[in-house]
Amino acid sequence: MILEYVFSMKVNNIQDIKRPEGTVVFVTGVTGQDGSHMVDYLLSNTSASIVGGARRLSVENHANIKHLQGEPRFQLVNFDLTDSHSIYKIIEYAKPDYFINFAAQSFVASSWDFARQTWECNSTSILDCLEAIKRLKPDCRFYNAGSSEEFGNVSYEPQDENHPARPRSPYGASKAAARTLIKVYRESYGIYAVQGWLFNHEGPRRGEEFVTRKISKGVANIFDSIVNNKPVEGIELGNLSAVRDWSDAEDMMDAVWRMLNQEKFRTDWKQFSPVSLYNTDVKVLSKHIKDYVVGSGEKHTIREFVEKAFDVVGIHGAWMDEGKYEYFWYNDGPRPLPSNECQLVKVNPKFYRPAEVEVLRANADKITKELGWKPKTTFDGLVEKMVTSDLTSLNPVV
Ligand code: F7E
Repeated sequence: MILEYVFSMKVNNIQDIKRPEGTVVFVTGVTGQDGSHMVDYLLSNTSASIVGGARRLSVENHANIKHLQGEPRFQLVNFDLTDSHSIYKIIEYAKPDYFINFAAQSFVASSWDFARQTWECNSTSILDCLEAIKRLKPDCRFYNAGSSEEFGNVSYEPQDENHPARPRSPYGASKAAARTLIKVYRESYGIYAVQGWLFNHEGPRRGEEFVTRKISKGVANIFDSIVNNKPVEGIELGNLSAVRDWSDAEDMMDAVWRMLNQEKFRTDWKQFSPVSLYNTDVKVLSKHIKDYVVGSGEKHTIREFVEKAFDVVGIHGAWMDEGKYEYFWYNDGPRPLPSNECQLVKVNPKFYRPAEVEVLRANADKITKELGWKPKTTFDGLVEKMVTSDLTSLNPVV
């Protein structure tokens, strides 16, 4: 009871929001990985007030924002991106200067099962946001989370801003549509609307169904079982050969903020003067703002992620067999294991997708050169951070 009281945050209805003084940023999907990191970034790097939107659930899901309890610059509000009234009302009541959208149906694998819902949430809702901004607050800057999934069946590597949209999933198609809408509204109405093609980005706040978190949590559980003499339960995965460009989600938030404030960061901005943050002619501005690819530029297979994650806890193994029979066999670690517990990872074909994006690797040269963005965390650092965090959750320091 006491814990529930401590962790339960006050949630406002939209009509109860009082617009704070100064700059206001509205962030959707605020209980998710990206939304919660965006709030942390804004609190540390700006003086803005933040209104965070999250869908009302009968069982609260506030784990990623519990540290914001009592934060005077943060208000939590019930908000549903698929309800256009919510979008109009939040703009009317909070009058945000920035609208950062991280709410989405973001799990690619589910997009085949819930194709229409994916489309409505990821594409139709973006149209609603753009229309609401156009009508009610045309100087509100809008960011939508775009995705490298849009590149899909890639035609070259690494992928840059000129890569064509070749999506392989309803999710990828929905993000391609949203990105096109953003460009259309920017060019038609002079709205400062941008999106980033964000490649995969991960961390301890990642949902447990995504492959990196599934692995980090599984490895932490296996290590805990080995050292505490409990039976070891292996991890079941799908396509181990898929190649991804993984970054730290925290690094990505800096890229988003730079994209939303290009006149402050663009090294070539002077040629567009007199446009400035305080003298904003949105029609002029929108001609010059750009969408960017964001990623580390490194590629790794799912196998490599698995190996590195076990490495973090001092467990070593070897890959055996191939395809749907492939498995990762325990060689050494904290204690010898009985052979029926040695398959630490095995393939389960049920996790294969109807169509796969085989290789993604970002060419983020443009955002580095023009906006000065660079990732701080390495691949090894990211895996270590995730496994360590999952281990700490199993054995919290009291
Ligand atoms: O899969 C393979 C799977 O679900 C990565 C989202 O943030 O990034 C994310 O989408 C790869 C795929 O992420 C399992 O087949 C193997 O090739 O972690 P994921 P994603 O689909 O790349 C993009 C940029 C977004 O925009 C999305 O919103 O891992 N894989 N075995 C598996 N994937 C999962 N989930 N589970 C497995 O057991």
